[in-house]
Amino acid sequence: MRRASTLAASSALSRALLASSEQQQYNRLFQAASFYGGINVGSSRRWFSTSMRSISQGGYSGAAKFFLSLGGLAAASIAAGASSFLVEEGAYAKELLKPDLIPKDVVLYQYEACPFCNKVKAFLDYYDIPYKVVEVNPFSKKEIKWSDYKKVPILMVDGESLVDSSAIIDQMGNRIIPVKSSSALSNDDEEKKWRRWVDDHLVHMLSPNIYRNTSEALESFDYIANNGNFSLSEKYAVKYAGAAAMYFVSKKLKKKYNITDERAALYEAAETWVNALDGREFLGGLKPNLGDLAVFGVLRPIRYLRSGKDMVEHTRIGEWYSRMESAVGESSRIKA
Ligand SMILES: N[C@@H](CCC(=O)N[C@@H](CS)C(=O)NCC(=O)O)C(=O)O
Repeated sequence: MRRASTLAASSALSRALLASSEQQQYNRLFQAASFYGGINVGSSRRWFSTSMRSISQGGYSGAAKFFLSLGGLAAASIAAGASSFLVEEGAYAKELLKPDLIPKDVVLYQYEACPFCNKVKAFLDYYDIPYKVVEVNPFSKKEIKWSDYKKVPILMVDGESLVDSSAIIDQMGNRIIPVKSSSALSNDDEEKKWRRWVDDHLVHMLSPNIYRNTSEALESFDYIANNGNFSLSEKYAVKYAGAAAMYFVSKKLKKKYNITDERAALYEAAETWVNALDGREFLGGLKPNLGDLAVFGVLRPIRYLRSGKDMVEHTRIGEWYSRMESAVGESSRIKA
């Protein structure tokens, strides 16, 4: 009985979503569903539109059945895990910046769960650069209407807009760390190599893992829906349609990036990173460098999801991760 009413409610929701300007609605929903991880898969968008259309027409086969059955599942919350970690501040001294190098007004346009945005936040937090956050609505993107660049993160620094996480960090780094120590200079190539590895490899491990089954997809979208900038109705659409869509999209991503076992691939990436540390506390030696901050930043949104917990349980990455939590310390985010 409860299942029947859940199915009806899900069906009504999907019909409502599809009622006006269908194609635009599919595209927006897909965008919202796929924003996590910067996914850009044209055929997945078509797949999503088709699935949503089949749901709206009552053709409950394949993906549609799956989508409708989601209503019966309980979404796991990560809140308890996330709020229970304690940051041991001060164990690792931070590099102090000269006050005149710290920008006066920094605003980050972001999606809370976006790994690229979290990479930028790890940098800002580590260097204690105060920043305001504007959470962008992935449907309307009205908060970044003023910008030609339609992705996040966008960092506004004293009136200048910077885009693309790695480019933002490069430009901010050049501005606030003008003279590098000789040891930092000698590790430059290694730092660059691992920062590239984060963008080219590590980020692609995330979506297949956090959406790998229904409960993990719901857990992830519960987090996204509760932390993003959504209206109440969008929240529901994002949580259930998003979780359903991303479950399937993540299967496509596995193919695209030649991943057969997503957990094994995540563990392998974590082990690869620990091997890169080669016994050092951080890639940067006694202090984190931009490589450490990049890996930490993209892993931060998944750390207390099922996949992040599994990763820490099954690999050697946990100790480094805890050192990073301690080194990065509290967020330097300020109220907008
Ligand atoms: N290379 C970019 C990728 C940024 C990116 O793909 N961001 C995603 C969010 S995680 C995005 O804005 N996607 C477009 C959208 O949501 O429409 C970076 O490192 O900043």
